[in-house]
Amino acid sequence: MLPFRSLGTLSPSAVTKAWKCGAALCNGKYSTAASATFTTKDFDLHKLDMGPATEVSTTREEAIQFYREMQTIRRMETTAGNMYKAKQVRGFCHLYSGQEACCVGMEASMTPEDAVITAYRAHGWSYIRGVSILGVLAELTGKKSGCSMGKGGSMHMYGKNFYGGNGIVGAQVPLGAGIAFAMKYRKEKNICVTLYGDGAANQGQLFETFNMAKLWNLPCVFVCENNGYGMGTSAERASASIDYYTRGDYVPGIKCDGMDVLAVREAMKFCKDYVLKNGPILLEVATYRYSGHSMSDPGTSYRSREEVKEVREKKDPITTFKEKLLSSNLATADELKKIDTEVRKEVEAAAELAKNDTELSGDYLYNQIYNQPPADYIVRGCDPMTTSPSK
Ligand SMILES: Cc1ncc(C[n+]2csc(CCOP(=O)(O)OP(=O)(O)O)c2C)c(N)n1
Ligand SMILES: [Mg+2]
Repeated sequence: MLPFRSLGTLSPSAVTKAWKCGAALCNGKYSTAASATFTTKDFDLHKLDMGPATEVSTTREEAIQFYREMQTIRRMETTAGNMYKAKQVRGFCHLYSGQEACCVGMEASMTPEDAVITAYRAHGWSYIRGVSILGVLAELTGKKSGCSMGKGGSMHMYGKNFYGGNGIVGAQVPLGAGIAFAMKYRKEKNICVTLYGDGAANQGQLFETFNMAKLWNLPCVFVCENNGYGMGTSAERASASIDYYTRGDYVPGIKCDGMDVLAVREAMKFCKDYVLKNGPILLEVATYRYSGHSMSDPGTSYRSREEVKEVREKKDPITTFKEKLLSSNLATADELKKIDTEVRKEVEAAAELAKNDTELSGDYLYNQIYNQPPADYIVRGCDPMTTSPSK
């Protein structure tokens, strides 16, 4: 198995095609609808006369794909957490459970040529950008099949047009504007989705970046994944204004329900169109993380168990979407159960491989430091006595 998966069964153009041929998708075996329309919560707008549509449609095929992707990420994260507790994963491990609708919804309105850069909560994004489940789990176990060959771990996963996985809070934001700058310079009609958390939202470098991005009208969507907490500090305790979508001042902004995959898809569709014509926009996705900040944080000292329970019960992105699929007849309970079983087996198989895979040989750890090192380049180890030629 390769660390990269084929990009799902549906490319965005296939989704468009599927949408157009509507009824043909309806599998006669199940009494399901070919498409359905839902109403999202209102979007909050900053410096915009018009926002994304609140009437959102989806096809059966697209909806099932979203369900499968969100379930895969949830299962993968639960497995990663268990592997950490069993000491099969060492180092850092930041789980994305609860936030699945964010990456799945945004990716649906992007093409593989658009770029993404995020912070360290990167497993879900790695997967949705094309890294296989094994590519993620073997990276966590430090094995060869990991997407960074086990050299990166939880915070340093990369893929095609996916610039990681960055551990320094906020540092990826100027880099994202740089990627957008390159796209504009090369006259490519693509965008860079630059993500950060509520905990990074008050940093000076963000405001410097907003200034340059607006000055040069870069095709950058700045996304604040607001999960309510930066480590153990709530957004309210850390921020004089928690209206993150307004914090770009002269950069327009939108706030959307980050627990609703269709609302996120619609918001990103609007943002992509907007930035290609007008320059940067800020999108705040209101979401929640179920786990603690990382595996060393039980996540219960700064918020109550009741709070987490209430979000799980009332707002869970997968459960609420499942209810939509069933009530609109887009899928049957049996079909979704079958997907759950398939996903469980797929993740279990990848976890087994990730545990038993080989590690990189010691001398290989000295490679890939520079892109094209000189032939006689000697790499120093942890102490000045240990060296190895770079291959
Ligand atoms: C520059 C810097 N300062 C502090 C830290 C320690 N740190 C790691 S994560 C974090 C909180 C970030 O919270 P947020 O941006 O909301 O992301 P979330 O964990 O909620 O996804 C902090 C302070 C760091 N990694 N880098
Ligand atoms: Mg946060």
